[in-house]
Amino acid sequence: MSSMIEIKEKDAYRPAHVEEKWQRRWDERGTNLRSDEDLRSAKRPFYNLMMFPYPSAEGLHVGNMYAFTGADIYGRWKRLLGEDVFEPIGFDAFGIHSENFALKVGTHPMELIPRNVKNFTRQLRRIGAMYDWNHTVNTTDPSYYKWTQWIFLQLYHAGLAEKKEAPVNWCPSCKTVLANEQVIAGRCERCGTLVEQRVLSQWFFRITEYAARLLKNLEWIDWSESTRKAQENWIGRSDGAEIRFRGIAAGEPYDIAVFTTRPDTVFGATFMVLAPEHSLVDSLTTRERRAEVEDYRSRVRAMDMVTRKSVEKAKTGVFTGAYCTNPATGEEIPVWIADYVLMEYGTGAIMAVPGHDERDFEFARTFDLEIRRVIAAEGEDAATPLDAAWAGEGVLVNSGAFDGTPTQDAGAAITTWLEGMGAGSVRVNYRLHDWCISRQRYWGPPIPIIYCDACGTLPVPDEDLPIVLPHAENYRPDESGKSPLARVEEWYRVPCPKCGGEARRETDVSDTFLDSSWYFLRYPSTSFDDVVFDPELTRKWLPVDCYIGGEEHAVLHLLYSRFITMVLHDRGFLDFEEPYRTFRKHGLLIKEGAKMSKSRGNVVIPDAYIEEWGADAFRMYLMFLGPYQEGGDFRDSGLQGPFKFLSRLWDTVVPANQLLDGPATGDLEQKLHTTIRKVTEDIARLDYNTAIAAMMEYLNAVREGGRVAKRAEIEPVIPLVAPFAPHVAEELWEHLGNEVSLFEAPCWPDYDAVKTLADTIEMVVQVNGKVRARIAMARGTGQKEAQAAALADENVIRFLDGGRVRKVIFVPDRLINLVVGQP
Ligand code: ANZ
Ligand code: ZN
Repeated sequence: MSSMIEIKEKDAYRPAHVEEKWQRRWDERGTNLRSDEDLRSAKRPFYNLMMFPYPSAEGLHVGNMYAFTGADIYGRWKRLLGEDVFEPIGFDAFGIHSENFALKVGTHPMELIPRNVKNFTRQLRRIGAMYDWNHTVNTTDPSYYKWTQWIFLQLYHAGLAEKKEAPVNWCPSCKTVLANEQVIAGRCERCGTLVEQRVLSQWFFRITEYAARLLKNLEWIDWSESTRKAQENWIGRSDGAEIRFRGIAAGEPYDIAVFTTRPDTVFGATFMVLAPEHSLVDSLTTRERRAEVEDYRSRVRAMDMVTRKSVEKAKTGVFTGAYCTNPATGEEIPVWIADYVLMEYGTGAIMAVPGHDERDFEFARTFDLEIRRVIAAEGEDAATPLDAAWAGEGVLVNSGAFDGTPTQDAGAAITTWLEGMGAGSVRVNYRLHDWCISRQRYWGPPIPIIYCDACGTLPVPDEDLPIVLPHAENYRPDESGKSPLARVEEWYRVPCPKCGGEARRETDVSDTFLDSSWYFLRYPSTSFDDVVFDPELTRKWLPVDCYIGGEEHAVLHLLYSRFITMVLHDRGFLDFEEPYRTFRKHGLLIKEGAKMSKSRGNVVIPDAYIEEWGADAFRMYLMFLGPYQEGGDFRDSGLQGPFKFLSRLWDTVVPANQLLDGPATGDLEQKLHTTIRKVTEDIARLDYNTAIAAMMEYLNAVREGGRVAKRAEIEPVIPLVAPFAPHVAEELWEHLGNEVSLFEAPCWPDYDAVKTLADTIEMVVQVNGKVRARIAMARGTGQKEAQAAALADENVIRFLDGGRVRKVIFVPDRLINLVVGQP
C-alpha cells in the first residue's frame, strides 16, 4: 500500500521540479545559445524579435510576460519547424523613468539599474523563453552607447542633426523637454503633469525630411493594420497649397505665407491670422496696437497646450493694425493674431475663410469681421445667407472667373492660377515634426559634441567614443533648463579636438528613444567592439523576420527605428531600409474587467502564479484567455484549465508506461490530423487561444471515458504543446525515449490533408432543387449508390410523388439533385 502511494506521488505532475530541471539542462547544453559561428553558418535564419523591456524596480509584470510569451511561442514554433531561430533580449535601461525612480528612492541609478537588470534576468529565465543570453544588450553599457553616440554623429554628418532655438514641450515636474510624441493630450507621458512651452536651444533630428518615405513604405510593409494606420495618421499628410499674401510694413514689403488645404476658398479669405509666436508679428504690428499685442502674446505664452488646442474654447485674438492683400481679390484684409493658430503646423499663419471654416466663422462672429460665401451647395446661390460655416462641396460663387466651378476642380485650378501670378504653389504638409532628441537630464548617453569658442560646434571624433557618462553624485535636474552634467566641470571641460584650446562638452544627454531605435541591429553583433554591426551577420540576419510588441509604441519607437534604419541605409551601412519584415501588435491584458494599474492595485505580478502553477501553465493560460492580438481578461480561476490539461497530458504519458502500441485509427486518426492542421495554421496567425482549445479537445477525445491512449495518438501532440509549455513537453518527450531535445531536432508533426477529412459525409438530397433529405454516406460514394440510397428515403419518395427521374445532378460527397417530370 505505501509503495503504491509512493509511486503515485513520484509520478504526479510537479511543474517546479520539471521546470527547474529543464532550465538547468538548457543552460548546461547551451540549447538556446548561439555562438557567432552558429549565427554565421545558420542555413535557415529566422530573427524573432520582441520589444526589450525597461528593467523597472518592481520587476517583470504580467504585461511584459504576455508580450514575451506570445513572441517566444512563435520563435519556438519556427524552431520546431527546423529554422535557425535567433531570439535575443536586452534592457532598455536609460531614461527619465529610471532616473525619477532613482531620485525617489535615493539610490544612484548606476547602482539601482544593475540591481534591476539582475532581478529581471532572473525572472526572464524563469518564464522559459528561449533567450540567447550570448547576445544581449544593455543600453546603459558604454560598449552599447558608444554606438548610440556614433549614430548621433552619423546623423550629424548627414546634416540631419541640428541645434536650434525652438519652442519645446517642457515638463515642469520632470524638469525636462519632451518630444511631441511624449506629450499625451497635453500631459507628460511619464508623470501626467500639464506640459508648458519653453523656448530653448535643442538638438533635433530632421525626421521630417523622411516623412514622405516613411509614409510611402507603409503601403507595402507587413504590419498589423491598426499600427500601420496609427503611424499613417501620425505622419499626417495633407495636400494643399501655400499662398502668399503681400503687405507693407514701415515701407518694406513682406509676404505672409499660409498653408491651406482649401485653395478653392481663397476668394473668401477676409482676414489673416498669425500664431502669436510668428516671427512677422513684431515687424508688422503698428505702434498703436503694440501694447495690446504684447499683452496678448504674454498671456498665450503662459497657457498650457491642452487649453490652447481645445476646440470649445471661446475665440480670442487681437488686431495687429496691419493689412495685406488677398492675391485673388486684390482686397486689403486685416491681419490678426490668435491662439488657435499654432506655430508648429504649416507656416504658423492662415488665411481665414469664415464662410467655410468653423473656427474662422466663430472668430469672425466674435470680432465682427466679414463673412463671405464663396461656395454654394445644392439649391443655394451667391446671396444665400450663411448661419454657419459650410465645409462641404458645391460650386464656387463670388469667386471671379472661377464662379460655377465645382469645388473638386477649383482647388487645382486656383493654385495654378495663383502660381502664374507668383502668389502660390502646390504644397504637401506633414503633421510630423522634427524629433527633439536632447534632454536636460542625467541618465542618458552624453551627446558627442564639443563647443570651442574659436572653432565652433564640433563632432567628437569617432575614436574618442564612447563619451562615458560620469558618476555624478548630484544628478537632480533643476529649473535652469540645463543638464545636471553642466555642473560637472571636470567632465565637461575638454581640449578642443581641432585647435587644442579650451572647449566644453555638450552637457545634454540624448532621448531614450534613440537608444531603442537601433538595438535590434546590434544583437547579432554584440561580440564586436570595433564595428557597430558586422556586415556579414547583418546581411544574414536582418531585417528582423518577426517583431511582436505593444501598440503603445506605434508612433514612437516604431517610427524612430524606421527612420534611423533609413538613414543608416542611406549612409551605406545597411542594404535594407525597413527594419522589420513583419510587425504584429499584441493585445492588452485587463484584470477582472478593469485596466491594470498601479493606483488600482490590480497589477498582476507573475512570480506567485508561476510558483503555484508553474511557468508552463501560466504561459498557456496567458495565451488562452483571449485572442493574442486582441488581449483579454486575466482571472485567477482561469489558470486551472491549462493546468488540468497539462496534468492530464502528463498522466496519459508518465505513469507506468501504460501507452498502447498500434496506429491511431478511425475518428481518432482523423481528429489527430485535424488537430495538427489546426494548431499549425493557428500558430502561424498567432491565434494561440484556438490552437490551445483544439489540443484540449483532442486530449479529451483520446481519454474519453478513461480510455488508455495509444502512443501513436499522443506522441505527435508533445511538439504541438511544446511552444506553449516547453518544459513539460521536454520532459514528456524524454520520457517517451527521445534522447535529443525537442528543440534540437525539427519534430513538428506533419498532417495528412486527406486524413483530416471524416470518413462519412452528409449527402444533401434534393428533389427539383429543394432539400428533401440528408443522408450519411461513406466518403467517395459513387453516383449510382448515392442515387439508390436517395430513392430509398421515405421523404424523398413522398416528394417524388410517383414522378419519373429525368435528370440527376451529382456533386461527389455533397449533393444529389433529382429532377423529376410529371408521369
Ligand atoms: C483656409 C481654409 C478654408 C482652411 C476652409 C480650411 C477650411 P489639415 O487638414 O489638418 O492639414 N491651418 C493651417 N495651418 C494652421 C495652423 N498653424 N494652426 C491652425 N490651423 C491651421 O488642416 C489644414 C487647414 O488648417 C488649413 O486650411 C488651414 O485652414 C488650417 F474652408 O485654410 B485652411
Ligand atoms: Zn577649437
